[in-house]
Amino acid sequence: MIQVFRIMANMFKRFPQPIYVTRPFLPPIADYTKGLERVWASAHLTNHGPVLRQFEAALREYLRTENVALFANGTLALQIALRALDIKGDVITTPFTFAATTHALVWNGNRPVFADIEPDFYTLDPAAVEAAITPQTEAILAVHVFGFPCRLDELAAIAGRYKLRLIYDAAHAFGVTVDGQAIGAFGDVSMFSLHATKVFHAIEGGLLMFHDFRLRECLDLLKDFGIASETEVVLPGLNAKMNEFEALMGLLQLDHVPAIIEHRRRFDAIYREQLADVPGLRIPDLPSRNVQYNHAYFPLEIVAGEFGMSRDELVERLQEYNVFARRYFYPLVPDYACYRELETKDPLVVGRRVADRIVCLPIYDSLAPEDAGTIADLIRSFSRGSH
Ligand code: T4K
Repeated sequence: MIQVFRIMANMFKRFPQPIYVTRPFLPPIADYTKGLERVWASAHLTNHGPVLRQFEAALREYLRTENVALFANGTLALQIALRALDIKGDVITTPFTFAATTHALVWNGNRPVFADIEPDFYTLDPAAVEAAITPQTEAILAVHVFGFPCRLDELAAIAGRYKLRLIYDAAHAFGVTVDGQAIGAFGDVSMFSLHATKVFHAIEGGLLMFHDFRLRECLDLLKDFGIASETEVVLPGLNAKMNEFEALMGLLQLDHVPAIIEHRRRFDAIYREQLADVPGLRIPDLPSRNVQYNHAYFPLEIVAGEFGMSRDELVERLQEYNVFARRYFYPLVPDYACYRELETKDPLVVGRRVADRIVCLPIYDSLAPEDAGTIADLIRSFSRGSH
């Protein structure tokens, strides 16, 4: 067997086209063109136009709630959520995320307080959250990283006990359900990113799903300059509106979401099966059976000593074959130059270990199954077991 893989390693050819970590789903172009004709006819390009209203209605039905609001992108949606909830103090959050989670806090004037993650699904560790609470803490901002649901019950219990707001960055989690409920139904507010790199996208976009219907008015004002009427501006709002071209892209994708997720599930299964016995790889389990997962990413950890090369070497070797796996999320946010000065009491032991080992393999609906298989074989051929 070892011999077979050594021979194979020499046989692999560089992919003729780059294989990126993701590619956006695109609906049939004829459908988009038809939609564009409608936009042309109305000449209503942005500012709560008819396509956006139709998209919002479709999302309300899909998510089974009246309480949804669309934005220009996920980052602005998150900033606006924090502002609408009037959160002014410290916010406990995860270090293992994309820059935008922390940036949204800082733009809102909140102090981010980093707490460690748990090792199985990389979401905030409830015990670390509880240990980080002080009288200044006002909220928890947790991330369903890679679409893996946070420890919902435990975080809700902590938020309830200490009277904290609970906000979820669900940027990666559109399409995920827990006990049949959309993941956005948990916490005070959840933010989904509808960026082109996401399972479901609107080119750029953000979506808030919220618990208290009274937030709507404030959210609508905050994304539209705080304009209440032609002559009244009631608060210093932003411009965070989604336009008609983006809404059209989102609208045309919604019906495709189950098929997109199903394709991704197949690639997840290929990687999982073909990499299962490779030494030095740690692949997170699939979430438990009450969770319908969206396969947003395929993360795995490289244990260098056992695998035979470091995560960074693996990323470089794959690039030689035109495969662009990504180190989501390395470095940890508190290690960014702009946040190094922030005081972090938690040593973030798990977060640092995971950030040093993590890599996300290409996964998207139009990936060819044989390419996923070849990527898995390539990784196996690099491992110590094959030399
Ligand atoms: N919270 C979390 C936890 C997030 O992950 C994000 C965004 C946010 C908040 C903020 O939401 P938004 O404001 O973005 O709605 C990408 C995305 O730009 C970013 O949205 C995403 N998270 C993050 C995890 O990934 P990069 O810097 O890795 O993107 P980029 O341009 O390198 O794209 C990755 C690959 O995707 C490319 O190698 C090729 C492919 N790609 C990308 C684009 C944009 C395409 O094939 N077509 C495309 O149009 O950040």
